[in-house]
Amino acid sequence: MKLTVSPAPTIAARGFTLIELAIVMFIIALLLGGMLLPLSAQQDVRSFGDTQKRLAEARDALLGFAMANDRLPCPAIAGSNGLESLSSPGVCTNPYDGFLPTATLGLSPVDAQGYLLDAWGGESVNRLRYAITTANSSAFTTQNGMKNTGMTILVPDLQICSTGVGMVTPGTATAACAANTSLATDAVAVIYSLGKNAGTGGTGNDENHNPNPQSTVAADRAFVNAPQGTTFDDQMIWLSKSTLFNRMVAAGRLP
Ligand SMILES: [Ca+2]
Ligand SMILES: [Ca+2]
Repeated sequence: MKLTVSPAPTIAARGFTLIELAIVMFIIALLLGGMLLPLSAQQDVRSFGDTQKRLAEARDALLGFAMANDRLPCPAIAGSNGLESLSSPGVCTNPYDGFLPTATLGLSPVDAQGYLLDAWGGESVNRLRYAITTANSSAFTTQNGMKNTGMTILVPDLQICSTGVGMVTPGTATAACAANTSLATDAVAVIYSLGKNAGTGGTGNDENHNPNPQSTVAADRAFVNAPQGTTFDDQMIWLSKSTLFNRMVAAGRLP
């Protein structure tokens, strides 16, 4: 029997260079890091982002409603099945402590009672909340109220503060932010979620100024949008006077 011998490789086998190894290690570290981020944390990131998206969609719907109806809707209340709640034409029963009137706006998806939820859960505490200014004798919620009052006279008065610490006369009609903590002093409407802790939170010095079910402060025109953290997880956006007027003028509904 004749044995055949393979020829020796002509190119010498070489190892990895340090740089190549470093790149591989870096990629592995990235992959591991992604996998090790706890599933619950990934879910939280998703819920936060989805809620932000729903808030933005709600604000768009409010602008559309304003252009079609020459007014903004009143908040819904528990038991109104997602419909706005008025005590007389243009006058809201719960301007500062109601829910987004999802049925009035025709938004979806909604829960069984007709309310749009945030992405943090399916309970009634997860309903998106909505507040509207009552300034200028409820001109913003009265049909043609904005047109009849005039843009230079309209002064929406919802206050958005960066902290609840030192807030002026909380729980009253003149509630306002402490000095140098105003994010907005002339918001027309505020839309917000009570965040992940909706069922159990709302008692901290910042969250208790938003009308949580657990709130120790009566509903008023001042809201807090503090940095996200362990004691504050509400998610909030607001509709500014400038944005509203800009769209209304572009649509030919103002002045
Ligand atoms: Ca909260
Ligand atoms: Ca408040």
